[in-house]
Amino acid sequence: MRSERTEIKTTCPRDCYDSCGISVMVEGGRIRSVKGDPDHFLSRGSLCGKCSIAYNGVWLDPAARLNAPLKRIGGKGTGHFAPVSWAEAIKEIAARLQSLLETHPASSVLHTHYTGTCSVIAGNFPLRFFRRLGATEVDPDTVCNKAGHEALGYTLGTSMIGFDPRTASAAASILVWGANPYSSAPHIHQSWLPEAPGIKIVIDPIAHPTAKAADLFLQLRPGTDAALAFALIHAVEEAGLLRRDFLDAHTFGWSAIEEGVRAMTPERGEALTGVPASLIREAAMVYGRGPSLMWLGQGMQRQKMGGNACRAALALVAATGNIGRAGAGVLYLNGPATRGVDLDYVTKPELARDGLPTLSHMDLAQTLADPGRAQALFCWNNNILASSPQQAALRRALEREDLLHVALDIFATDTTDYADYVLPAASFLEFDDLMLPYFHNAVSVQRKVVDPVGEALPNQEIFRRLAAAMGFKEPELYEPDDEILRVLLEETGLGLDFEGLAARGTAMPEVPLIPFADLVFPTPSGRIEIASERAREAGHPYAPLPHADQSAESGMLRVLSPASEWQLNSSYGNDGKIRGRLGVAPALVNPADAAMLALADGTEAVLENATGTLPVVVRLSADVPRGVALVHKGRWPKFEAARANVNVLNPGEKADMGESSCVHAVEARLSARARARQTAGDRECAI
Ligand SMILES: Nc1nc2c(c(=O)[nH]1)N[C@H]1C(S)=C(S)[C@@H](COP(=O)(O)OP(=O)(O)OC[C@H]3O[C@@H](n4cnc5c(=O)[nH]c(N)nc54)[C@H](O)[C@@H]3O)O[C@H]1N2
Ligand SMILES: Nc1nc2c(c(=O)[nH]1)N[C@H]1C(S)=C(S)[C@@H](COP(=O)(O)OP(=O)(O)OC[C@H]3O[C@@H](n4cnc5c(=O)[nH]c(N)nc54)[C@H](O)[C@@H]3O)O[C@H]1N2
Ligand code: SF4
Ligand SMILES: [Mo]
Repeated sequence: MRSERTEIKTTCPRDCYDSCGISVMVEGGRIRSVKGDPDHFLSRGSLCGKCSIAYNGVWLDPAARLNAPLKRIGGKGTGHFAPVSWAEAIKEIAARLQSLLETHPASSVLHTHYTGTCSVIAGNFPLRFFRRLGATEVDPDTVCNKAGHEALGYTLGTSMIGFDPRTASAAASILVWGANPYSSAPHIHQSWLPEAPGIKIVIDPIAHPTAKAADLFLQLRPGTDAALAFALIHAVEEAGLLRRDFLDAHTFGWSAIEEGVRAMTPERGEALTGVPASLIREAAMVYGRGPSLMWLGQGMQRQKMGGNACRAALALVAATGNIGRAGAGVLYLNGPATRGVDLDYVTKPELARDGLPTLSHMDLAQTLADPGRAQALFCWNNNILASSPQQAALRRALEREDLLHVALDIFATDTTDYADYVLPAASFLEFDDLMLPYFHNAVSVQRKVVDPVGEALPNQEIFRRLAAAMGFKEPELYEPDDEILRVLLEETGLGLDFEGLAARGTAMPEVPLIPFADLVFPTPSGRIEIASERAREAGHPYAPLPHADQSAESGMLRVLSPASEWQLNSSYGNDGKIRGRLGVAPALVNPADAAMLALADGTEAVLENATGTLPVVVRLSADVPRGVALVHKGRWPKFEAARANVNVLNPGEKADMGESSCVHAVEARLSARARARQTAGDRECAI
């Protein structure tokens, strides 16, 4: 007898702009295939390459998954564990927590979390436990996009309300600034951008495929965005496109940058940024005429003056009045509130009794090394030994025998190898949840397709059990998933219950949103604040500066480490096929730089700075500008010969705002490895 085949709609919960609809084929209680949902407006039947491989590869391989709670029996980092029951693991962890709380403040319990899964409950409910406990949250955004959040907050009053992508049909131009949709938003690259009728402009140091497909590509030197923004505004004014009426009525502080704009001729802009003055003028005309959309990616704010760069880019929006109507606007992220959802309902900040202590990822390694500040660490949804800065120092800190370390993951990562207790998490295919994408204003279903592998449990259930073992009484700590889903769906106002949404996969309000249509902004003045008293009070310049980073110190290359096409942060780094695609860690450099350094394609080399050393294979690419080495993020250190990835070079310096990462400002020297085998050749490498 043939067992019945069923097709179930669900959603990819990775931290990806696309949030693809998925169609899972199930037969006899087993998953046969995980594919794109043909009915989904963006995935249209196909997932990206990495998810097609990994969701049908390592994610379906029970042998690769963590499937029982584990307790450490070997030295930290050796990965030697013995299985224990859930009851035992939870009881022992609670007992150790309670005993350390007798002598230490609750804030000495740290927890890190981020993009492992972005579904609403699994990604947020555990915060209820940590808030009740009084633990220190390692602020996830500090390793990703906090500088941008702060800059948009000062200028627009929020970073979480962007244009509705459906309004692209009304845009005369779309400016993609510091994003690489080809890798980080593949379906947006494939369909949303090409199908939009407007002129495409890309501003990026790397000639990635989205840049190459654009009508205008401004290839600037890294960290020079603010100077470019000022030059663009200068050219807008020169072309008679400056919207004085808009500036007078809806903005605050134009006069604070007026002089800087006047001084930043496109010629001066060219000298500082490397972008030809003629191209600056052309882009200014196109963007200035509008209506224009500006997509602010996360790349530009991962520079030392990244917050300043975002404020300067927003001054261009203000100077051209490109906001508040169909086809005009800015998008950094669309937060849950654009779907009517109040995330505080899920995370319950009010459970905290003594404030909400936080820490920057930039300070994580030092803090963990200090028993006075860190007694315990919980890592969930986060592979810090691959993703956070100061990798070598972090590894040493995790060796601390006296640090209670609990890690939740679905795989045995570099980070879980150091834990005292490893708790197996259920994957997105194994429990119901919701996704609220951060590009499109959709509400999408996450559906339980099969039972969890082994004894794995969803994050939220693990923290319910821990709360009970700690003797916590607050009912919010035990609220069941179906009740949370009911409340969240009600908040969306879509009129769908969970089954209704499950049948569709994804739903959106019919009418696209036009944010700030009344041209009132949630800033203190109600206007776009080009200059900001709040920024000044926080120790920042009153208004954005026409800043441009100097080129890297002589002999050093600027190491950019953005998203890889084959990984999602560190996820999929353990899939055999993906590892095949990734090959031996490459550093892509411009052929002229390689020639100067006497390095050929295929040379085994090292990138080196005061923080660390990373073995790489040199690959030549004309898509990478001079002075830059492109080394993608996310490889698993434990599969690398030197047990390190690009974050071994990252000193964890803070950007100008938000105690945030400036990972694209790392510099390192590239040289041939001693006794290197040179497999010379002039092959060009694609991005
Ligand atoms: N050099 C460099 N470093 C970077 C960046 C960069 O640009 N350059 N980018 C930074 C950015 S933007 C980010 S957001 C961070 C992201 O850093 P991470 O949060 O570490 O990213 P991921 O690899 O997506 O996910 C972490 C872990 O979550 C696990 N996971 C998946 N599903 C679940 C689940 O349901 N439950 C649990 N408990 N775990 C699960 C995965 O197996 C993975 O090990 O990295 C940062 N690091
Ligand atoms: N395939 C894949 N997709 C992903 C991820 C992944 O790891 N893999 N990560 C996800 C996550 S967590 C995030 S936060 C997003 C991030 O996705 P994006 O917003 O695309 O950000 P990045 O990947 O950091 O880099 C984007 C671009 O910024 C450019 N850049 C670097 N420095 C500068 C600069 O000084 N100025 C300008 N203008 N550009 C600069 C880089 O060259 C790169 O092309 O992607 C998500 N999507
Ligand atoms: S990672 Fe992004 S592109 Fe790939 S399937 Fe998931 S949502 Fe789609
Ligand atoms: Mo991120």
